[in-house]
Amino acid sequence: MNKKIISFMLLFTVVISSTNIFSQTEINKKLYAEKVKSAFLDSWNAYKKYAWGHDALKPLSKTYHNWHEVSLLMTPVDAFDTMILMGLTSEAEEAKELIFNNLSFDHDLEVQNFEITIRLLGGLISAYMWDGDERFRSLVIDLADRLLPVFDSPTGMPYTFVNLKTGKTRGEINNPAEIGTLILEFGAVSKLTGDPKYYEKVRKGMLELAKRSSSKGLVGTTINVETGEWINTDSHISGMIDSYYEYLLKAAILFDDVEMMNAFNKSIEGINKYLADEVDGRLWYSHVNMETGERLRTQFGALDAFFPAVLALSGDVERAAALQESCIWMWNLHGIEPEQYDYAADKVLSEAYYLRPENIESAYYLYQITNDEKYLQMGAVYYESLIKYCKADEGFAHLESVITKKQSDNMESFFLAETLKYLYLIFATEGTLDFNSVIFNTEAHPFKKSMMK
Ligand code: DMJ
Repeated sequence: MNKKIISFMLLFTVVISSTNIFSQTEINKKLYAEKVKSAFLDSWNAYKKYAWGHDALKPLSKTYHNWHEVSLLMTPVDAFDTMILMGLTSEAEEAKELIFNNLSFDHDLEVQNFEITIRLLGGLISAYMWDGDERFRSLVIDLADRLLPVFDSPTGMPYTFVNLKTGKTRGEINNPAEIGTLILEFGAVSKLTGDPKYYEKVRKGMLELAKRSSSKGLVGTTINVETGEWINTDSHISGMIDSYYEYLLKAAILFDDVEMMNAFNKSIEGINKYLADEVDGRLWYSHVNMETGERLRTQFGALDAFFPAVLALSGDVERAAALQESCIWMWNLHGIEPEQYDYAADKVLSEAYYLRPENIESAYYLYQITNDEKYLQMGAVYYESLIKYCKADEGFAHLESVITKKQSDNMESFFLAETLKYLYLIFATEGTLDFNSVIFNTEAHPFKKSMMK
């Protein structure tokens, strides 16, 4: 169908409200799925044109950015399984060729273990699961072995950085997200190799962290992995803690790990008791002191918006749905969500939008679990916002401010790995992926449960 006809039909298919009162008009899922796929292709083509072989595209200056002195192909690895799910066969083939010809971890580079694990190790594991090429498996094992020295701390909780060649570690002040968001990937490596050491090392570090949660079941923001002492005791579900809770639950499900489930249950009770807050009938999750439960800040943001997905996956659909109403409300305040928002003062604290996926991810989980059409309507709202504010000449750009809508010169690899994948999956539910047969890592890489037995 030609592009003009598609846009014309879309216009009559949905009327997007700028508030959270959704139109009752039916969403044409097929058309929206095609639109999202086009947005992905546009971004991938911009990467190809201006950043080929590098880590990421800089969409405004039309050049590239590398995280280290050598490119680790963050965008192609992160984006690969989205191509598979979207049926973009020739793009997947060209990405594969680039990866196998150019990706090597044998470099004297200091990397951040968490980012490399969730984006690269996770991306390669899922690439192997969905594509089956043994060369992906070899890359997975090589990378996992190079990252493994991070766990050699006195407590077993990982250091922040590791040198890929020498194994030298650095960064004894770490945070729960970076300590606790590794078990799906390293657990998968254990399954793929038959060697339990990967899972056991990560699990030990994670349980050492859980052991140090307060009597209220809460963890703080930073901890010393050598002494086990908390450095910053602020507790929240935002960046630096967020995906620790997500991985307790997902590890419990994927690996049938009872201790992970117990740790999750202890935490979720504390989170719902001390962090949950209600203002003007809306549910939010605040920042508190982990020991006393005393409220420190009425702050919520784009990263916190992953939490409805976790609540829904844990079976608490009621709370998940209530929180998702707040998330879409926060999104609609300025037509696109801010990084940080003070919900009690109704004030934007951090104006940027980094093309983040979490709000969209939660709508996807809730749509899968409840089948409620309102999450499709949310999907349409997200899509229209991205096109209206983040579309660059070629590719998509972050926003420096959701108030002025001024763009900034970045397109993170998670835009292709997560944001567009979850958005696509909201609309392309039939025949693409069975939600119940996978567990997504925190970078939206779907790990097949059948391969984790
Ligand atoms: C991603 O790298 C992951 O989703 C991570 O868990 C949090 N931050 C970004 C996306 O916002």
